[in-house]
Amino acid sequence: MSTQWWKNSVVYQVYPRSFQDSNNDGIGDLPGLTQRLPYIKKLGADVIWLNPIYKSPDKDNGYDISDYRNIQDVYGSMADFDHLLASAHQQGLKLLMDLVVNHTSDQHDWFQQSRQSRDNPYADYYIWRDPVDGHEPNNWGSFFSGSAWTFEPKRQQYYLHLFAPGQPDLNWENPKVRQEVYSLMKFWLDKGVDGFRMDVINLISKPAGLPDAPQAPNALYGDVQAAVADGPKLNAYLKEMNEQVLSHYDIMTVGEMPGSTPEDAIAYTGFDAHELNMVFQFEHVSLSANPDPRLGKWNDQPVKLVDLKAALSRWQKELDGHGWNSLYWNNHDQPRAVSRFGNDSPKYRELSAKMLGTTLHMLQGTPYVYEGEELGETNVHYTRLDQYEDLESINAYNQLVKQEKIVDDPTMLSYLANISRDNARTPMQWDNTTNAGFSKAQPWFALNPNYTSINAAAEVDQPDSVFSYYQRLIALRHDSDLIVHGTYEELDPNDEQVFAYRRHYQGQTLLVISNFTDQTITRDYQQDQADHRVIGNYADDLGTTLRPYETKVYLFK
Ligand code: TEU
Ligand code: CA
Repeated sequence: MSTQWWKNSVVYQVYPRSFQDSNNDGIGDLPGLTQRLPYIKKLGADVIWLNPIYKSPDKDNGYDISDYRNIQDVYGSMADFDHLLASAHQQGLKLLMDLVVNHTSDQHDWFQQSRQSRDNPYADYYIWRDPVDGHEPNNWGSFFSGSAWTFEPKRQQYYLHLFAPGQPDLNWENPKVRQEVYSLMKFWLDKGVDGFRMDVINLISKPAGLPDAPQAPNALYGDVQAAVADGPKLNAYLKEMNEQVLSHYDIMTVGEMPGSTPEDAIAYTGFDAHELNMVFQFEHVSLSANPDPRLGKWNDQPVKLVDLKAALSRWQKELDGHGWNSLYWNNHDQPRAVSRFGNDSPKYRELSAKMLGTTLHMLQGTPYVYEGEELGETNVHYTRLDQYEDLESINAYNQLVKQEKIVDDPTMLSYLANISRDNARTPMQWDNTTNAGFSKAQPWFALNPNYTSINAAAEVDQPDSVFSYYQRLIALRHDSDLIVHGTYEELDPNDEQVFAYRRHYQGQTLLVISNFTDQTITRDYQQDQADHRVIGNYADDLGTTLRPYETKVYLFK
């Protein structure tokens, strides 16, 4: 029986191409990551989640895999991977791989053969459909703009791709496909990998008959997430995966589940479900969705604190005792939290970064720290389309501005600057030397110019830095059953300035108070009766006074 070590763990997410270049080709790589393991260890993280490093044409930065059992050349060799894994284990760090099996690359051998004809051994490894009245089989739109269907003349059929045309969806109805996936999972687990983050795993079971999706008025396509998320056979597939693979290893699994509800998540992560350990839910990072559904996530309006509190509290309360939460503000698909939920001005950036870190890390669940978050890194505040490299952003601009003409250039550029995934993909800011110490060559993607002032060298071993504050947050969790296992009590859900909650465990209580504004205000939660202040982002404590972006945690014994 495996210990539930993942409940006490903190995960550090590494986007390998942007973390550390070791051979001066401008691209991060595995030897570079190996060199930086002591930094991750020093932060206090227990686990590394590594974004995809498999062979790929890189149309979606590695989320289009052409060979699951070999390393992408630019990242290094399999020997480099083996050395990374051994070094991580030697330093007490576990390593999660990114399992992308909703789809492969169109360059994968399986697809290259599948597309040739309707009767080859791989013909049914993907989702092929005949044209309907000479058109696509249904109204599904891709997450990356355009239709979710592309026509293959050799078969006179369309194939489904929820993402780019270079990312054909696997047919999970086909038992051969499922066995291929289980086999490649065992390949990595038998090497000693400590688990998987599973890419859009709640999209793998498509609804019978592939019916049309809900379509907003005047929208070009139907909402594919509404049609596909949490499909009819998902639990059966996850139970089979657990029974045939996961349950044979002492590992950790986290499923990326865009669109899932707490009820769905309990079915996937329930302690007796024997499926996954936890999920990445999207409710709190989807609050900035545009009122015009045709614009999806693209918006530049601030998130209302009351809505943010409601989303996080719902997941805390509904999974408590039934399942397990992941806790995140950032990842490679989200803008930088201090810009989105805090205040990235020079005056308030560090205070609000510490406040956001406290608010998240004192919740119940496994916290994830995305590279640079521990430094208080910010969005880039892009101003031109040619500054972007992410296909999701560029495709969205072209469809919404150029094709549909439903938003103008300046507005869309404002939306992109606020929400684009590229904000999170700039090279890691190690120091203030050329290229931030990331590479001696021109980096594959432009650095955030503020690396000269926001970088690890300026923060590590500096007691007042965001990095040192994150070290303390992580150390607190490692030493506290109350933080790990305590129940959650929301306070004042309608308070538009303060996020406050309590955690209770075996007669002790933690009180967490965070001021999300640049105002000095007062709030009385009987903190004067506390045993002591556990952590705070101001040197002193003024009791019921909350200064701009002040956060503080009290222990009641
Ligand atoms: O992301 C899936 C996904 O949900 C994102 O595309 C998200 O919907 C969008 O960015 C809005 O936040 C996973 C990977 O994390 C992402 O990097 C890949 O591009 C995508 O799947 C396809 O594999
Ligand atoms: Ca390199």
